[in-house]
Amino acid sequence: MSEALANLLNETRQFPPPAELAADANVKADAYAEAEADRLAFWERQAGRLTWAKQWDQVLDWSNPPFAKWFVGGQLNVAYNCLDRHVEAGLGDKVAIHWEGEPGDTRTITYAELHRLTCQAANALTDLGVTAGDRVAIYLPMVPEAAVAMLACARIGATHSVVFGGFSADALTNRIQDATAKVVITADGGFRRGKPSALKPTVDEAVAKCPSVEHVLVVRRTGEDVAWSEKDHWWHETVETASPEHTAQPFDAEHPLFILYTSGTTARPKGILHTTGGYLTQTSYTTHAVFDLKPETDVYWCTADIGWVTGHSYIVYGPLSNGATQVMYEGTPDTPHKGRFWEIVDKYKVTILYTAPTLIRTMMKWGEDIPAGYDLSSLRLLGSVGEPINPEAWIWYRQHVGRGELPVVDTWWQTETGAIMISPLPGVTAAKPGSAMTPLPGIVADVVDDQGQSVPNGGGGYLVLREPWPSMLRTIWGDDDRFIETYWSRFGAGAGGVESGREAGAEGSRGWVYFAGDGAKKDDDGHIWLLGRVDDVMLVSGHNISTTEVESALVSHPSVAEAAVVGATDPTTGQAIVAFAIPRGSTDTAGDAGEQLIADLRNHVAKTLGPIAKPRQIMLVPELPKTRSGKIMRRLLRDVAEHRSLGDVTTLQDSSVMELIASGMSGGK
Ligand code: 6R9
Repeated sequence: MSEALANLLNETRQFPPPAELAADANVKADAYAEAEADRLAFWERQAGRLTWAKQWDQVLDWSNPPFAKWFVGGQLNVAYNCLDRHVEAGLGDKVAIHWEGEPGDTRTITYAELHRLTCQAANALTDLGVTAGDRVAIYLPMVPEAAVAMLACARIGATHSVVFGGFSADALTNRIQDATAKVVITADGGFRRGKPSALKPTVDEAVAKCPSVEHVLVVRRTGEDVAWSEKDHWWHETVETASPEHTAQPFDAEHPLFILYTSGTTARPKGILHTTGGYLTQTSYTTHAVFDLKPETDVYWCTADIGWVTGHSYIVYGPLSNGATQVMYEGTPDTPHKGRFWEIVDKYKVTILYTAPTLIRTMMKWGEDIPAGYDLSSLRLLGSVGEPINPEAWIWYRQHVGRGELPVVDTWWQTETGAIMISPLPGVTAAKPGSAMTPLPGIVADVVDDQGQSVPNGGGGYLVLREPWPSMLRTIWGDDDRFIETYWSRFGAGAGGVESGREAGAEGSRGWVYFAGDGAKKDDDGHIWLLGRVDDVMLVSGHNISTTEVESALVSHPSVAEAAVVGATDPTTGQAIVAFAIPRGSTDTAGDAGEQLIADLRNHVAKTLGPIAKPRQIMLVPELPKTRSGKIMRRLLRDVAEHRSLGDVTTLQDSSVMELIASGMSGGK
């Protein structure tokens, strides 16, 4: 890793915050010093932004690492903090959700209505026998009921497990079984790509194999016929007829709030467990700090699906705990046309937009004429999450969506971290395109070498977190050993095994280091650049080369919108670089023009990064395999590059993509 190429570090553009935003920012530069002076007191102040039924006795109990307890002895109700307290403050008529269905139907839901629906759902779940600590699986499209279902679970202390609406019956079955869920909340279907897409048949198939499930609640969305069994209840006959009176009961700060299975780009999915007080503290604070959210005036839109952690933290818990007005959209960005996102920004006068690099690169592919056709002048802040954002995509986003003026916050975090960890602060940081910049106040991150030693500025290695943080995962559901093994055994006190860690823990339990699984670099100013998953790093003739850097070099060519790079076994170099590139909209790729472009791209990479990084082979492809949260599944591309049959494709967004790519490969260069 330390030998990784220095390309990204040559990126010297830097964009200070707009003066007006800086002057009026929710969080200013002093937050860093404050947090550094006393980290726990800092988080204690952020916890104070919430309403607690009982004050905590201790901010952090780290006496049994890596099992943390935050705000020990404190009690609160998450739904109360997201709903009741706003209604009690007289904000009941304020819009919580502007919902836009894919076919163009809309719903406007105020805080008072969201509160009423949540109370009804809480009563209905209680009537179905759900009590605090029970698990409820949620398998819904992007409809307001998804947020209501999550909040209703939180309200009664049930632990939700949201499963992506696109996952197969097998994936759903495994997740229901792992959590032994008692109830499943689903819908007849949702609208995707202009037509109804059924969900209920998948649930029926899964529930048949899951004896733990006693009831299934079904939201009617598409109106299509569904099979019915005695376990099934219509949402509109159960929830919407229930009493709207419900008093939220406080739960312990460490009460389990939800389980979320990681996207599973590689191994067996892990049920990441999050708890109540610390999680809400950090999601709420980061929404306030990183998006500079002003609940009175902003219209916020996070384009994520609720089945991804981004939907949990930055559609439901972060924005609602801050009393935000937000947009929620059901469908795909190109239905019925490629300007749909910009039409929505224009229609609702969205001020803060939070989306993923994959989306930005897709928009690059479609061309800047599309956003140019809409009035985007309401926007004041742009965010990115999910993958490293290539400098060219960052610049394109700022230029063509942000009028060349708006701050872009590139936010690094994970399902496991629960909330944003490394990101610019929009009123403080002079951001560099492609860098997540600095750990947020109260977060201690570092880049270390193989031995776990901090690398100097200019060096590369592994991203680690050195101190516990409030929204950290508490364990992997039902598997404490795997939790320790996966995240805490590579560096620090846990590296010698759990027992030696426990002994080291005797003198103050310091030295436990969380390994995030990502490669990273510190530039000469100490700013952090993410380089992708370490599992994806390529070893070419003894040199470590990060996929992110070669991909960024390809995307910096004017004809390339998006690229994915993998290391394929090679008899001479150990691994050789195989690249898959999506040309920009207007590029001619037929016949000789395509051959010429491939030759140009190989030379372009060699010139940008050095000859060692020249791809052995470049494929021009129409699409790339991605998870539903937009992450490129390089594992599948490696299978193609090495002419293997495809591995597990259950988390793939669109399986036809792989056929397209594989058929091109057999005939391609
Ligand atoms: C929130 C989320 C986590 C992994 C993470 C990293 C990648 C996310 C990123 C980023 C570079 C960013 N990742 N944000 N890489 N820059 N701003 O995505 O959670 O689905 O669990 O994925 O995503 O590799 O380790 P999750």
